[in-house]
Amino acid sequence: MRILHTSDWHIGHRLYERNRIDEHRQFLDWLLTVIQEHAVDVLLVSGDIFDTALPSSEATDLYYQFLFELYRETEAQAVITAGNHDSPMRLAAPRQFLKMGRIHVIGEIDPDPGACVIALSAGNSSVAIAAVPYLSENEILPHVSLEREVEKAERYREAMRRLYQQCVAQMPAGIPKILMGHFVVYGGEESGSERTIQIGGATAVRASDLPEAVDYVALGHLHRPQSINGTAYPIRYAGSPLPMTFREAEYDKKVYLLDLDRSGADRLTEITVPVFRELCRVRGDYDQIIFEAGSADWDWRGKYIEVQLIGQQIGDRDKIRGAFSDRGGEVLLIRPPEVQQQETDLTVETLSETSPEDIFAEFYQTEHGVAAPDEIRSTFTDLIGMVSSRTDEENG
Ligand SMILES: [Mn+2]
Repeated sequence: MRILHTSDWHIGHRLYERNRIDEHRQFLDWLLTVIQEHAVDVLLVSGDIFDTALPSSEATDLYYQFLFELYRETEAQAVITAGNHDSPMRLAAPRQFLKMGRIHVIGEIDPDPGACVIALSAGNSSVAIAAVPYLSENEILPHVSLEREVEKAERYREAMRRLYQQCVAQMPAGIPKILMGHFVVYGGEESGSERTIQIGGATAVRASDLPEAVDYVALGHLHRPQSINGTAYPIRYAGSPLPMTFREAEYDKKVYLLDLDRSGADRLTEITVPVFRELCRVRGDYDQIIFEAGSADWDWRGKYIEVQLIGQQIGDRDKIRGAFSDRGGEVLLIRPPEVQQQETDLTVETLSETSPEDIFAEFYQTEHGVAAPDEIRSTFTDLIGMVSSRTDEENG
């Protein structure tokens, strides 16, 4: 039995307003050839299929075209779960229809967790998969007023621990077991684009919360491919196939090929995802940047570029953009000198003591390299006001 573990496709993602549908099309074409060449039996997608809950028709088309090709051109089965970016209901709406094409989609968790256990066979081997989608704390925890974040985090861990135990208890004996999930495991390395900084959010577990007798844990959510230590079996994040930020372009993107024999995981192979469009970061003072843009040592064709200015001189932004575009590159972002790569240091503890407005201001600054304009700040404040008055109505 051969399994291909992927996650966080984020179809429909835009990088500084640039449409990336061509990159996603190339990724899915490539993925199909990998599935064919390696004779993959089961494709796993551990959440965040789409970048937004309401994906464009272009993004939706691309996804269903891929599923149709998977059905028509391969023998593979697929298990797809919703991530925090997906609408669980929309994603799972055509599930009965897709099941006819060997494609299993789980959007929400059933009151009976056994419903997300899927047993699949290929040839004479079988596997049991707990297809657990992203679960917000509101989905699995009863509301407790004025609860401290630390307590909520503990209850979330406990609920997830119980959920996976129930799944494993309902799996047929004597076949390999795989758990899917979309959450943070303590010890995993975030890359900043996962949108885990939720106001009042505490959805993370420890490796030791996962059950003992399983063979592989196929996770989504963190965008850097990585393995988590602490258990006898592999726990892996496949990561996003496309870099979601310039920083993420500095390491290879992966998918994992897992061979299972009757006794469990036999071999795990990394496959590096090709780079479909190069993202480059250029750093220097204004004169250096202009020099590099024009230098014959660099080929900027087809590349997206982030410029980090250093030194005193702010220079002419249009000139910077023009210098790169003359050589076929496109500058998406110019970071001014005064905000050099500030890394945010927000933890659950500091978050609960910080106002939503301040968190937003910091997020905006990090994301755009400039302070949020007054208009955007006040819109955010209005939204927070609307949300909290609605929550008060519901609770009252
Ligand atoms: Mn994601």
